Amino acid sequence: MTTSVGPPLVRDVTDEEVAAYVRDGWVSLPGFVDKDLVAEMLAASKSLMGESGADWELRPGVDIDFDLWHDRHFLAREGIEPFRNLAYAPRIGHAAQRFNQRDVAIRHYQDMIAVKPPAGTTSRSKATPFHQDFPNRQFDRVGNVSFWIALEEMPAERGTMRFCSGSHREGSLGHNIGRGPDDPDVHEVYPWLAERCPLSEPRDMGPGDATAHSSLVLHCAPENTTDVPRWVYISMYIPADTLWTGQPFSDAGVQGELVKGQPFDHPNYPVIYP
Ligand SMILES: O=C(O)CCC(=O)C(=O)O
Repeated sequence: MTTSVGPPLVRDVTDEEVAAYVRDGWVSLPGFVDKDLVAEMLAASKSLMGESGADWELRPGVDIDFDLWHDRHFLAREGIEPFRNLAYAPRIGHAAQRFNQRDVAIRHYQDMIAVKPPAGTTSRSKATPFHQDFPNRQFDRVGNVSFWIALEEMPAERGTMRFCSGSHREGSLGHNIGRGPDDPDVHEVYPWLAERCPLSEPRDMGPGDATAHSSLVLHCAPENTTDVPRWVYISMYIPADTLWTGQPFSDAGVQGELVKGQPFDHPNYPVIYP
C-alpha cells in the first residue's frame, strides 16, 4: 500500500491567528489552502457554473435564491471533488476547534461556491449587507466558524469581506439580511457600533488566502466593481454538541430526519475532527 506524501491541503493555524480570532471574531489566513488544490477548485467551479458563474441553474430549496451572488451549495456532501477532500480535511476541523477554544469535536455544516459577478451585470450582483450569521441560523449555541477562501487573485474591489472587529462580543444584533431598502442599517440601530467595533480595512487576497469568521461577528462584502466575477468557496463548521433549535432552515430535505433539541447527527453533517 502506498501512502500519500503530497502537501497538506491546508496549513495549521498559528497561536497568533487563534488569538486574533478570539479577540476580533475573525482572522486573515494568508496562504491557508494549497495553491495547486485551489487551482483545481477554481477549474471545478467553472466547469460546474460556467466561466461567468451565471450558467448554474439554481436548484430550488437547495441553492440560495438571493441577489448577492450565484450560489452552488453542498459540494462536499454530494461527493464533488476536490471540495469534499478540502471541506472534510481534519486539519481544517482542528483549526475550527482551536478558534472555538473548546475540546469538542467539529462537524462540517455546509459549503458553497459564491460567485459575485461584476456589479449590475446580473440580478445577483449586489453588495452583501452587514449581517451576522447567527441570527439566521438554527443552532442553540455559538461556535459556527466559516472559512471564506479566495479561489484566484482578488483585489479588494472584487468584493472581499470586511468585518466589524469585536462585534462577536455584542450578542445577536438582529436579522439584517434580506431586508428592504427602507429598513435601517444595523449601524443606525446600534449607534455605538462603529466606534466600538471598527470596520476592517479593504483586503486584497490571492488564491488560497482565506478569512475565518465567527457566526456572531458582523460582516459584509462590497459590490464587485471589477470586470470579472469573484470566485469564492465558503465552508462552515459547528461544534458537534450544537443542538437543533427546531427553527426551519434552508437545508429542507433533512429536517424530518433531525430531532429538535438534539445534535445534528446525520450523514450530511459528518464529524471531521478529531
Ligand atoms: O461572500 C460574501 O459576499 C459574504 C459571505 C458571508 O456573508 C459569509 O460567508 O458568512
